[in-house]
Amino acid sequence: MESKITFVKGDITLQDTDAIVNAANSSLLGGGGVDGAIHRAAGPKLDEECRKIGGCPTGQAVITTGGNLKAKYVIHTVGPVWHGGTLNEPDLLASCYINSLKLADENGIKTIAFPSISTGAYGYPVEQAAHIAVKTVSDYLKNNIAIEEVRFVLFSDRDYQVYVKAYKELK
Ligand code: AR6
Repeated sequence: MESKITFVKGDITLQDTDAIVNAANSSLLGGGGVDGAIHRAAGPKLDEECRKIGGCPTGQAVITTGGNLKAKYVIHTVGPVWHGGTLNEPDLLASCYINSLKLADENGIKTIAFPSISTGAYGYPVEQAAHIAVKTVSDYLKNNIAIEEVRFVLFSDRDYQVYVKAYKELK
């Protein structure tokens, strides 16, 4: 198993990775949760770039600069809203991670931080989301030598524990 995946408890806006990932909504115009925190910390340049892009479908990802953040880039991805698991939520969530990592690759990004996509306002059960997140990233990195670190940044102790456990269960 590769050693490229790391876990920290903390605030994603403070990470020093080349890119941080935003759990956005399809308007890209900002919102609450991690999206609100990233837009506030990055400043108005982020709003402007997102407005120009115009939107993003669920499961897809787009890239902007990082504005005032330490990270040079923000990758915005739109997770699925949880409807009970029968509306393709697992595949859409996996697509968020895959498409974000593809964009990272295309932009020469070596280190990237992810939040727990969809498990806040969008209601995805965190144990299920964590399993998909770590499995999808781990599988992607098996065929990738360019990305040096994928860091999961979890906002609560509980989420941190759930993600670390999901990763251990992969091995
Ligand atoms: N750093 C890291 N994680 C955070 C931070 C932070 N600063 N702030 C919150 N989290 P959510 P979603 C965690 O609701 O479920 C927005 O309004 C949070 O505790 O931010 O994908 C968007 O505009 C949770 O574990 O994202 C969309 O409308 C995780 O980030 C909608 O919410 C995700 O929670 C997206 O919902």
